[in-house]
Amino acid sequence: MRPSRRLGLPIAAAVVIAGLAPGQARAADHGGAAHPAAPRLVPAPVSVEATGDPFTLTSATRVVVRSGAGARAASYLARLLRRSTGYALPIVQDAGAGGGIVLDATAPQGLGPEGYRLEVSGKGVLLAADTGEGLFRGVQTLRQLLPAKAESPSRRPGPWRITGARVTDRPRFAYRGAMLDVARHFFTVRQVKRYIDLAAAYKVNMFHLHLSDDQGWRIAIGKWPRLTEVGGRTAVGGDRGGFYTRNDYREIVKYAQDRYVTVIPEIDTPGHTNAALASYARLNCDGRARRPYTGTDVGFSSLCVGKDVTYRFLDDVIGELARLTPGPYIDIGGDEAKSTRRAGYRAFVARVQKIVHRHGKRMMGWEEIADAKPSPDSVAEHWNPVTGRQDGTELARSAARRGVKLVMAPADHAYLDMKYTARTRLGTDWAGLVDVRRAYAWDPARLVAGVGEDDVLGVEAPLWTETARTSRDLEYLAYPRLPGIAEIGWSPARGRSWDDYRVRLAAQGPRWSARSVNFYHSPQVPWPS
Ligand code: IFG
Repeated sequence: MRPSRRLGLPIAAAVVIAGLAPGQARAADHGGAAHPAAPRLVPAPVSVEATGDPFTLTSATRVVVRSGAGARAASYLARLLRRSTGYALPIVQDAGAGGGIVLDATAPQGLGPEGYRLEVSGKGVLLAADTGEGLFRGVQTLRQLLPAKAESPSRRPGPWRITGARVTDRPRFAYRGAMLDVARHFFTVRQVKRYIDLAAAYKVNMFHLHLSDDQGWRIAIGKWPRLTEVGGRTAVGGDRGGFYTRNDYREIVKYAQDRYVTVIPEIDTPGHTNAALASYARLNCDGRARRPYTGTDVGFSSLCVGKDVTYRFLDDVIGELARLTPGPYIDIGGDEAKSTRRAGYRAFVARVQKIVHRHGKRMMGWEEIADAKPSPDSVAEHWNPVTGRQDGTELARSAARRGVKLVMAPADHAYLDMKYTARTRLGTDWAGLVDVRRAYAWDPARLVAGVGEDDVLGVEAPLWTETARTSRDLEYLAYPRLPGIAEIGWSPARGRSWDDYRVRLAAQGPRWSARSVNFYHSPQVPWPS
């Protein structure tokens, strides 16, 4: 990676280090002077310079928080490093203190809510941002300047050298999401937390939880207990079901908040609703409860959009979720409503949008909602592959025309349940094979004609779980592809290249191994031996 990236930010010129320590490998020379190789970071920052002046943690190192805003980032960093270094790493709130690792949110950086500046030198570490969120994003970069063993959940021997560097950074897009389908197969709170924590290391800031579908309803709703008693009982293939109580859901939200990740709950409607239709006969137009479904077909179910009880039901469901969800969005799904007539679908989305607004939230949905005149404060998620299928590109374009912002999640690049190769045991291939390079080689502002940078809110990596049953399955499908999509959402578009990225991605391998992440050792990536 080039030692310094510029994106028109006022940064110091690349620092030239003369007289490297004997034996230290010389990176490619530029004009006679040597640069230590720039640290290999994912996602790539706006600018990074190696200074060749590392900072070594010792048992005396403190984490200094210059303002209350830094508390969450400091405790996240301290907890991570205490485990692997065995050092106490006390956190001190001290406006004037210096030395050690300083997190400072008192001096305006002008880098927006998630931007930060990071300076590592022999004197110590200074991480500055305008907000606690910016400090947390900077901590994710700082951790990658430490050796992979810093990620270990158990104590490892030192030394603990933080690579000397100067970083200035801010995200390209505001929305960098990971979606997890807990309806096809159920995943416990503990499993969901791990999935969030791994993603937060790559500056993912949105967690879209797909809570209901034909095969399962996964969130308890007080007034509608059969949704989980009946609808939560099973899963694809007849596997064990499960569901979250309100407290479980609160625990997931809190865990995400501690990582500045916003939870977006999805109740998929009016299609993908067999679990609800099996739970309550009156939600069906014919008044007959459906049987639980454990297959993997889509498009066969629909709420009865002509009945008032449907909207009382959704008012209770959306109301309960809105009260439990601090984030601005409720996702109402809207995809593949093949068993709902078009006029009925449009009227349904209009009524449900009003319910979402009444509970103080903004509506999010799959791009099909664009057909139902969503309000401009809604968000539509583009997913249909751009294989010339007019509806996919047309829906995204019509959303953009209405001023509805788009989250780009093209199935043929960003769906993590697509097989890597024909030999991949897990996953499916209805949108084609998506290897690590294909997951990285796309740009959300150039993918769909008529959808440009200003129409795009960000990107998302959905993981559907028809074929994934365990955390190891989730990790195999998500790593190494999810960090590439996180980079597409965070890093500058200019200069982004597969040849540069694959080398930086390779450096993540030992970090995942230190955390026992079951990642796919793709032959496309030069993993260190
Ligand atoms: N499409 C369906 C998902 C899931 C997926 C699997 C969307 C929006 C295929 N809808 O993607 O429920 O089955 O790849």
